[in-house]
Amino acid sequence: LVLEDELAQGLTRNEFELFFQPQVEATTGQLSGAEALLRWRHPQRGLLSPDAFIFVAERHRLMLALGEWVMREAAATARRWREQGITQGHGPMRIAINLSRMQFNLDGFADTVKRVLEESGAKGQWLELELTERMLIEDIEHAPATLAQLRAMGLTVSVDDFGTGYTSLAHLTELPLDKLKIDQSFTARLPDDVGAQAITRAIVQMAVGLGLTVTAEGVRSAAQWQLLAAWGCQQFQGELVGAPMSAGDFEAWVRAR
Ligand code: G
Ligand code: G
Ligand code: MN
Ligand code: NA
Repeated sequence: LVLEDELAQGLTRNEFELFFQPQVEATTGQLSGAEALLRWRHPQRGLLSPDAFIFVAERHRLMLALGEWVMREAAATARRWREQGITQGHGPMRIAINLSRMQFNLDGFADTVKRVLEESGAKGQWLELELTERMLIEDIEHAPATLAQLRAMGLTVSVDDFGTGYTSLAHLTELPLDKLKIDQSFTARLPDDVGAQAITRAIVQMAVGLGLTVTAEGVRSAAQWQLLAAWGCQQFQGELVGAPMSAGDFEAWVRAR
């Protein structure tokens, strides 16, 4: 079987799963959400990371079905956690999902989100959407209206891997966004690398100036945390906080805190 057929079969056989990585507030250490990271429990090859199959899914438009599955699963999980009392600082857990280019750039994406929310009995406030700079730029004519629709439904909109793409600063001020996620390649070079310091610090200052929340990804050491917090970074995600975990492990992790 070629990979595209295996993917389609994997979807019908329910072999996909979401892992969750916690995010916390810099000042209080309180949980501020979780990022959903897709995994494939392949019957022969074991647990696969998206890097091993997303590109094939994108090529064959399977990504639309897979992406919708991710959204449904995240919505259902947020709803279940709310019922089980698995919460974040100020209420229900917000789950961030990664979108693929194909999903966001398709006409009617906001309608799809609306339908998934209705069918799942979930609120927009329980979901966050992570987009890359590239996705925003490729669809810059429609992106502002689509983002506005999504935010009107209560969803949080984030730019993932920020600093690695080509968003012009002018675009940043025109797009209705909530959050920037500093790419882990910058965090990884902290605290010592002077270039990474300059870039990261500038991103945090700009984001704060624009009224956006900044999340640093890939935080692995206390030294990285302290430096980023001193610059005004509000949220942290990374191995220092917690690795990506299965839903069951994430629930146990939250309860043990
Ligand atoms: O945990 P990590 O190996 O999960 O993720 C690898 C890459 O796959 C990252 O760039 C991440 O953003 C992406 N990714 C993780 N989950 C999803 C998903 O559900 N959909 C899409 N499109 N990308 C994802
Ligand atoms: O592209 P995106 O930012 O969505 O990718 C998230 C990826 O980063 C996932 O593969 C996740 O497993 C990985 N990740 C999360 N925290 C850390 C970390 O502290 N260090 C490293 N190296 N990777 C991390
Ligand atoms: Mn992400
Ligand atoms: Na990222």
